[in-house]
Amino acid sequence: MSDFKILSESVIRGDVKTALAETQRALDAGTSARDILDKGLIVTLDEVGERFSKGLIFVPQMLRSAKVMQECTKLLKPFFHEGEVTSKGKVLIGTVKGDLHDIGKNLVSMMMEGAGFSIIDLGVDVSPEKFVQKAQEVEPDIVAMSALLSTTMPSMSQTIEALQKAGLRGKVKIMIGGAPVTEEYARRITADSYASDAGSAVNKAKKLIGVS
Ligand code: B12
Repeated sequence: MSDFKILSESVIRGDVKTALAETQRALDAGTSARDILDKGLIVTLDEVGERFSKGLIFVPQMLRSAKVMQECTKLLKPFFHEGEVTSKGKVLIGTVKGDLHDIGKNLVSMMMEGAGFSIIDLGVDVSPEKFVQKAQEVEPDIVAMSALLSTTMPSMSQTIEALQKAGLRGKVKIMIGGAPVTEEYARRITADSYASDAGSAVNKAKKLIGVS
């Protein structure tokens, strides 16, 4: 963990320059992109969240840390490509209505894309209607939803209902995730799959549509 001390501190401070230099330094030193992401960046955002909960920092600082994280992720992206592959399947992904958190969703998209899925990313604050409209248009294999706020989780179940009403439920698999989401919640709202992180999201997506 101490390997990532400077990286972690620079993400907390919102210091993009140092964070990028540290990310590059770690890559040059042979640290895996996965370790930099998991042990350097994601744990630091958890720490940022803790500090926010305790009232030690506020939204602007949280936002700055998020921006640094996103910049560092760009450096890591090429390392998550499994090679030239034809599309394994189509994934329509978005962060649900009322929710603006997109780092986790972007990581899931990045890893899935790297594993050969084609991704249609609807961005953040995506209403059930928008999910349905786009699903009708692009006919995805998987509809993937992200939520980071406990208050926006119900939008996942509203989206599933909307897909059902539009006659699409039997045609797509539904996958959900995000920090407050659980396996139990996924079962309750009849989602087909849940994953706690971007790596397992890829494996579960492959399993869902029967590709390797
Ligand atoms: C960065 C951040 C922000 C940034 C977001 C910037 C951005 N572009 O995303 C900003 C500053 C905008 C923000 C705003 C707010 N935030 Co905020 N935020 C965070 C923070 C610190 C980090 C989130 C994050 O990116 N984590 C890193 C990523 C990689 O993790 P992740 O998203 O969980 O994703 C992983 C898995 O969950 C999974 N996954 C994610 N999505 C999906 C989808 C699928 C399909 C699958 C399979 C898997 C999957 O894979 C990912 C990668 O491994 C968290 C704290 C935390 N520990 O989560 C608080 C946190 C989520 N925020 C919180 C709050 C309260 C807010 C605000 C309401 C604050 C306010 N008073 O305004 C607003 C809400 C704005 C809105 N309407 O959305 C609370 C939520 C509490 C709750 N449970 O409801 C948290 C937990 C902080 C806290 N401890 O209080 N926030």
